[in-house]
Amino acid sequence: MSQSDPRSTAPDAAPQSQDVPSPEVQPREVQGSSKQAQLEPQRRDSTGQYLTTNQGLRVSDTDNSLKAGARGPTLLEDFHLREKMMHFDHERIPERVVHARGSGAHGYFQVYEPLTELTRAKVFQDPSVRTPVFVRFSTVVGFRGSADTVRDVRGFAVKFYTEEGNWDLVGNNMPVFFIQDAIKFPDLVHAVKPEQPDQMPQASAAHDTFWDFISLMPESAHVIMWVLSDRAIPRSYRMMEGFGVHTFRFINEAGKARFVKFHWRPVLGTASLVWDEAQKIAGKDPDFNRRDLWEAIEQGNFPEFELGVQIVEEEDEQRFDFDLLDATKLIPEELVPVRIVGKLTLNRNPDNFFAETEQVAFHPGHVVPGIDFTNDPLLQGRLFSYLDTQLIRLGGPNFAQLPINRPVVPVHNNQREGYGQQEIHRGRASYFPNSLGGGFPAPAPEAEGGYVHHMERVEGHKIRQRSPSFGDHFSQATMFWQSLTPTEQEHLVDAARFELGKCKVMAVRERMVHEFFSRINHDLAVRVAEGIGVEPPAADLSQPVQQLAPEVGVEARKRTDGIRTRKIALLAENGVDVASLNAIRQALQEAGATAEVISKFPGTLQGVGGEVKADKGFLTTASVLYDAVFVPGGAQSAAALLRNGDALHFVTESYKHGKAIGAQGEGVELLRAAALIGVALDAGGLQSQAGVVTAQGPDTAPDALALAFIEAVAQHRHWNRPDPRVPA
Ligand code: HDD
Repeated sequence: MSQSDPRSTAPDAAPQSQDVPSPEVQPREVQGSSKQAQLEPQRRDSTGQYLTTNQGLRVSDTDNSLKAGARGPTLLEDFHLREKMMHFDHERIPERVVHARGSGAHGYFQVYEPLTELTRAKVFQDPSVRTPVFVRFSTVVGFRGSADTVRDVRGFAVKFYTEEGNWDLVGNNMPVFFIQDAIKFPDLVHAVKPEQPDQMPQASAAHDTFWDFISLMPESAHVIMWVLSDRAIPRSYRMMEGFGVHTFRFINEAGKARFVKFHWRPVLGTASLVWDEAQKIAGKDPDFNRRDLWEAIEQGNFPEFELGVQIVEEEDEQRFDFDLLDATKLIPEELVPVRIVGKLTLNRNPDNFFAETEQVAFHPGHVVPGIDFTNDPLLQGRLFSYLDTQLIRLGGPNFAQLPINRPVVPVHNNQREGYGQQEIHRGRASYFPNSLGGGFPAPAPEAEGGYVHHMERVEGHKIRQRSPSFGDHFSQATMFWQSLTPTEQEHLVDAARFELGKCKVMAVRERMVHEFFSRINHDLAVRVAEGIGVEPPAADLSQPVQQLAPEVGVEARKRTDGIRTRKIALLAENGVDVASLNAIRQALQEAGATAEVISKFPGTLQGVGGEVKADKGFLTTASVLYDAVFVPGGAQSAAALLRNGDALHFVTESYKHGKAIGAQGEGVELLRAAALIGVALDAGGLQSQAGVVTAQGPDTAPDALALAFIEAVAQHRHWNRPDPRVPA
């Protein structure tokens, strides 16, 4: 079938299994997706090929320019030199004005059951169809080369290549936004980006202009709570939620409209870093989240997210004490439960970052029949911005023809020419109506998939005004605070102290405490004030709320029923007890985790009972890059670790960051030396206290130790450590 034959675009047949990639599937193989088939002819592999110019001429020498004599001047006629330089000189394109730093992956989406009663969108009709997708995760503020683990919102943009054209769900990992009207977006971004005079700080909101702006923008109160929470430092893109943020519309075949909010739920549950760790990772491995996503896919641990929808009937539009069109509000799940409707699986890394991840162009205005907008003024403004921005970024109006952006269905219209035009349009008529082209391409009736906008009735005066229904800025910020666990609240207070502590202008700090936090919660305002040298507020300006939403915390959505894809460090030196090391490694791997042996230097260790390969040396890695640490037995190994400050630091820092720590036999000595204050490290059998699991005596079965350690790792972090005075 040819590309222009609509039948060739039918998505792929039923999957083998929804949950587990079938073992015979190689990580780089994608099961016949129509998008992959479309991309295939664009892929270039130069293996075994001769070097050529862009004209296809074979090049005999690419190391020496053409000169008049070996020491003479270079000649203008060296076309190979000029072409090579010309291309290199123009390799860079402008980065995205926001969300510049990102990572992408291919995959597919499958609906669990037909959603016919809700929407006519074909992507939601047939559970046997895999709709190809490309997803890009991102931070917002930092430049293209900035660190992954900064405190920031994360972008979660999904392009569905559906059989009705592309649908883009361009969301974030937080369900609410900073502003209510798109006209404030340039102000917000100017305030948060590095400051004008000195371009500092990089990829951080912790500076005067941002908090000056926020302190004067009460509508940002709710999202600021999210940004200061652990939601802003996800452990992995695979362990964060995503949200469409706006209220959209679903329209079914009968034309009935309903409001809908979109949610992505990671199958692994949510998990976050701690702030000290996030900052250290930014130096140790600035590509931490990118690497994690890449490696997971390469290893066949395909990231999965379930799609959920919250549906509100049109007649219930006014049912809430907030406005559904206000993007600074979420619908608490107690009021409208999330219905899980399908799953996204990411199963292929891009072949070329620039061609795919950099050139992909998302746009909330890319919709398909069955999905429509609402009058949310933030969404309405976005509908202009995303097309406009691609003109400068991708250099002209033909960016939809780039391979990654092309729909899997044919494109026919009368748009012509422009920079980088790839199509060779045939025929004389490039206008409509026409008779010379037989009247084609012809508008499609609705029954043939022609998009018809929902016929919402609208009336009003032209007016620059915010609806009074958008006026309550603090209730949901208070709800957020009241819904967190005490540990999460503590993290939030610390984050506020950090961010505002970096502000030099005292008036900004004071305004944040007295005008902002004190309207959210008095205790919060007092605690923040204490940490930033501001007089605590006397008056309590906050209004407690009844409605809670426990789902807002990271802890509420974490999964503790396994340790799949977690990364565990095993510290060992020569003389390690190989049986002890292998037993724990095998148990961890069987539970789906990755275990790496870390030593002073990488290479072969001579253990008791055999040899062991050390995967990494302390120089090239650090505790912050692992989810947990284990020290196997072996007297000589333990003694060597004890003499190594890096090893001591490793376990101490893991303790400080709440991670599970395990040790066996002589390995416990390292924990003892690291002075894990308050944890009793008695000699004897199996002990597990506050995520520290030890077995010193000979009588502990390896299985029992491994089980107890895995159970501790599964909890993610242990906030109940008796005394946090551990230096690290
Ligand atoms: Fe935006 C990029 C998400 C409000 C203007 N936005 C961008 C990306 C994401 C979001 C995930 C990166 C897409 C990618 O990976 O290429 N933006 C959001 C969300 C918002 C939001 C969830 C609020 C609900 N954005 C927003 C507003 C405006 C923009 C109000 C302007 C009026 N956003 C842009 C942009 C970007 C962008 C300037 C930069 C690069 C791009 O679009 O393609 O047009």
